[in-house]
Amino acid sequence: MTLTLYMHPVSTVSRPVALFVAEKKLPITERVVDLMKGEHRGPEYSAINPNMQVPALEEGDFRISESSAILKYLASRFNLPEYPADLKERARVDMVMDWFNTGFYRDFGYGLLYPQIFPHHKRPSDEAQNVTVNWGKDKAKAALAILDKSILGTNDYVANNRISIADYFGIGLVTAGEIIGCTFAEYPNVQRWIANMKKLSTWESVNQVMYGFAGSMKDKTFERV
Ligand SMILES: N[C@@H](CCC(=O)N[C@@H](CS)C(=O)NCC(=O)O)C(=O)O
Repeated sequence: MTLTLYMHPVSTVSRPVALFVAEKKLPITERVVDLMKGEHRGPEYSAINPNMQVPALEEGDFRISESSAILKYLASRFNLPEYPADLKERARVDMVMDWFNTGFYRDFGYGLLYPQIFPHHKRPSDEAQNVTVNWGKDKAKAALAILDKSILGTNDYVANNRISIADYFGIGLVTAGEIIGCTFAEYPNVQRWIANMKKLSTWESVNQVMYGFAGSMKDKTFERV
């Protein structure tokens, strides 16, 4: 059965799935959905994912969205150790993925990052924009301190001290900050983890388009961490 990943190479939550697929050499066809042209809102794609967002995965008449669920499905489908079978180890992976998805991403992505780079996320007044971005920045800093000191500490990976889909997921979210020039200088363990994850052999090829987009923003001024 053919597996198709609908994605966009700049999308924060498509990149973790694309990286996992590339790194594990999974037999999956990638299909870019042109977000810039609004293809995700067209009838063909909205039939695949009614949320009109990427990524989505299709295998015959089985279709799922949500990057976190897709990573879990793929790791289970191909029986990969990045989603451990041991219940407690798996629970730690789930915990960190939920933490990234429902906590960190909300403040860092939707608070700090997106209102500054995407016109449709920009708030309608300067005051609302400043409040949103500064709130996001404060909360993101608190989350990064937790990632740095508690989740990572001296460990190399975010769960079970072994690479897992939680690392793939989290690294996509955290490195989206590079678009606005985040260096994470106050978070040495986060910096070490990022550098480590960037050693994955497919990192450059998977993230090339995102870094091109980041390059197009490099002369702008942003609130960053
Ligand atoms: N919770 C979803 C979020 C998906 C999402 O926000 N995708 C963005 C790209 S990063 C998208 O497709 N945006 C298009 C739009 O909202 O118009 C997931 O993790 O898959």
